Amino acid sequence: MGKLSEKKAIPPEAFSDLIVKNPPKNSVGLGAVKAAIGHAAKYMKPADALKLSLKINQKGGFDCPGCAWPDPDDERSVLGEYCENGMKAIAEEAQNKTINREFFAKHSIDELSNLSDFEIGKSGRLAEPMLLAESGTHYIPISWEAAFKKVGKYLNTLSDPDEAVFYTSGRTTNEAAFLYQLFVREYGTSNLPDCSNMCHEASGKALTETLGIGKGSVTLDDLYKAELVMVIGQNPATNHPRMLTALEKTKKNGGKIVAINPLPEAGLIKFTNPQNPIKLLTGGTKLADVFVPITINGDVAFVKAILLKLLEKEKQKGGVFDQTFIEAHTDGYESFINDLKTYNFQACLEASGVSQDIFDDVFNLILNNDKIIICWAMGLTQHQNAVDNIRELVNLLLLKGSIGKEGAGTCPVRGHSNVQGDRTVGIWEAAPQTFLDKIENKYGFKPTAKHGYSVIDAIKAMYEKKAKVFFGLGGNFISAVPDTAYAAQALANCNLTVHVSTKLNRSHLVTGKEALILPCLGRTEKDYQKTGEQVQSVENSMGIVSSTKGILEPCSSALLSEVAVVCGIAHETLKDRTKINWLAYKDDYNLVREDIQEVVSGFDDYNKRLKQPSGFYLPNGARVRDFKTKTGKANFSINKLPDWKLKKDELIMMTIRSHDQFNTTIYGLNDRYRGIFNERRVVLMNREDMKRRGLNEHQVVNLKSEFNGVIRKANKFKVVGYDIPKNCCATYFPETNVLVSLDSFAHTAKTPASKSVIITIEAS
Ligand SMILES: Nc1nc2c(c(=O)[nH]1)N[C@H]1C(S)=C(S)[C@@H](COP(=O)(O)OP(=O)(O)OC[C@H]3O[C@@H](n4cnc5c(=O)[nH]c(N)nc54)[C@H](O)[C@@H]3O)O[C@H]1N2
Ligand SMILES: Nc1nc2c(c(=O)[nH]1)N[C@H]1C(S)=C(S)[C@@H](COP(=O)(O)OP(=O)(O)OC[C@H]3O[C@@H](n4cnc5c(=O)[nH]c(N)nc54)[C@H](O)[C@@H]3O)O[C@H]1N2
Ligand code: SF4
Ligand SMILES: [Mo]
Repeated sequence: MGKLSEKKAIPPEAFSDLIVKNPPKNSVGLGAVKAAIGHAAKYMKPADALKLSLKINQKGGFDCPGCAWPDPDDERSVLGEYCENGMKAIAEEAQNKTINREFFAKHSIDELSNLSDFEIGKSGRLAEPMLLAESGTHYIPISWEAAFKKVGKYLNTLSDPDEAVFYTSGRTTNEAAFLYQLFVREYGTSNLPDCSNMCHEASGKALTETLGIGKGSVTLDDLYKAELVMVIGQNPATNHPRMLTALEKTKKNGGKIVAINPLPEAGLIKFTNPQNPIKLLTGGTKLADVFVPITINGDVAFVKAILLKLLEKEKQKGGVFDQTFIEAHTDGYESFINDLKTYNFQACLEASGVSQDIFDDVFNLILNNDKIIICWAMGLTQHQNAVDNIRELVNLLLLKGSIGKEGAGTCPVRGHSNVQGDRTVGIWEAAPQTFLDKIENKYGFKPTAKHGYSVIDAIKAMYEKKAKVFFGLGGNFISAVPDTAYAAQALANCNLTVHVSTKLNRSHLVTGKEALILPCLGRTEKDYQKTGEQVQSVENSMGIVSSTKGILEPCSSALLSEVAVVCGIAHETLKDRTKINWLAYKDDYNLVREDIQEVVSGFDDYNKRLKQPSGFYLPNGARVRDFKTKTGKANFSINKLPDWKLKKDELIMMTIRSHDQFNTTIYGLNDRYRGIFNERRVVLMNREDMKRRGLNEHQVVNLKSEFNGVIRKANKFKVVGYDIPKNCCATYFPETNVLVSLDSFAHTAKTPASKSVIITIEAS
């Protein structure tokens, strides 16, 4: 069983036809316009494509199902507020193909698992509920009613509610997410792992501890007004393309930009705004004033080097630190400075892999500017010392008084379009007691105070058969999580695996004894219920809640909304023991929002304010220097340098996204901004590292990781020489998730350390 599920979980080791070109010098521009149109034309009906492109991210339209970058508060471009990858995201959802019982009758699970992730995704939208019965080889149709009953039956036969795991991916709207966690808590567990656990959990941990709120503090307007924006461990041209439009404004207003990244990512260097036709022809804006080619996981060392030099200057002439701010608003300054003094500048700079010249350029920008914003993403959060990475940056902002004022602060750039909102409304395996008390007050049951499983704990629990039912509201668990082979066994150990999904993915093929696929409406589709067409809501990266309403007819009449699925399952599972009228919510989502308003702070007048064209901002203490921490102040923290060391022949590997994927959804096989075409099974290596190992361009190699004595292998990757610091390499996820150990994660946050996997490479 184990080996079989492992085989199904790991993408096939086949090659396409690799072509490598010089990476382009800038991003977006005409190439992006062409790619967006090409993608829409290939996968959508033309009329749908046009309708969608006019309504995406417009006031009163639907929220882009891509990333969590915010829309401008004021003017929105008539040319359409979206980017190439936003268009790919909607083309994926609104594709003109559906799959139903005939498809599943024709293709067995085994057959489907032999397809690449790209091929699986291109099969079409899921169009009706399906069941994989025990020992079945093919999914067969099942009615919604029978499916809900089945889930209820399995959940009710568990000996403890903690034997069920309820995962969420970050596309789920506030309404569905709130009801889902409410159901899970009334059922009796807090096993609510979510994609956040693999994503910005470390940001949440670090920011809550230091600044009292697990979210960023800045608005788009702050970004425009910043004197210095540092973009660290993030590839916005691919993953948050419209962030580049904001950065262009920063530049126009005289702000400077520093990019810190092992790779010279195209968009960080130069960018052409596709909505500015003159620039399309003339070449674009140079974005980064300084590019820092840091070694993977060299960030704490680099920031420490900066802190040490700032301290030196402060001692020499004063006026470098914002002493008034530090005095009034912070705690822990002295012990932080005492610890800092124990470090050596040269050793830190060396550990970061950055040259003195580049260091000086960055240092001078920090020294001479006081309105600083730091943006970051997975390059900082997916390391063992991820929490330290972020806390050290907070130290820098605190010294400069660069928080809670115009043009300054923290900007963790979120991934999924509503991952931030899901957490706000209660998708949290470790929700604070204040939230649980509010649930108890409102609904009259006592939610368990015991913390539930995060993603890593959930996998271990299923592997050890302590958890027996897996339920996924969105996402693609098996492909997103680390240690694919172990995770596959974990899922295979379950009695039942259930996925509420829009698209077929590998998680539907690596199943428990029985499995259900419950197909749901996507963002782009109209949601008809008893009281009429429903509106839902989402929260973006900057804490703005806004409405989203689909505009296309559903791709199949058999689809239910996520809200309806959750209500149906809650009703069937909890039956008479519930204190909640579950079925009422699905008829009228206003009722859900009325409840959210009572349970979650910041949502006063939710239904009314959601009608405001740009939505509304949630309260944010850090933004106004009201730090809701244990000390009541912003806290300095003490962070060590990471302690890993590479042995001879070892490399540190980051697993990253190509330009043609949304996490585990593979849009295509190109990574245009990195000059890589037609192939995903590549390993980007420093050319000297290649030479030292006698490896040639495009040579086929096998990758091996060793963690705590366990060896993991991923075979058949082609070597590509690249501008990446020595001893570092890069591969795409999910193909290399198999190499990431479940035991290598961010301390205190448990984010898998998928950006610092120590590997060796051998010729195949
Ligand atoms: N089109 C598209 N958009 C997306 C996604 C997608 O897959 N496709 N995914 C969404 C999601 S869920 C998320 S979380 C975000 C992810 O957005 P990103 O975090 O931008 O995504 P990654 O590809 O993981 O890129 C990490 C970046 O960090 C750099 N990096 C890696 N290690 C280090 C390090 O140690 N130090 C520094 N300084 N840099 C490092 C890498 O070179 C890379 O540029 O994007 C969201 N948006
Ligand atoms: N090695 C490595 N692993 C990583 C990462 C990495 O950088 N490196 N990044 C991590 C990060 S940041 C994240 S966020 C996770 C992502 O993990 P997940 O969120 O679990 O994965 P996705 O690929 O975003 O999920 C895609 C699936 O969601 C379903 N879907 C899409 N839209 C909807 C919808 O509207 N409703 C419902 N119900 N389903 C929908 C589709 O069926 C699709 O197949 O992966 C993590 N894994
Ligand atoms: S930046 Fe993100 S949210 Fe905005 S259109 Fe592009 S993918 Fe969608
Ligand atoms: Mo993410």
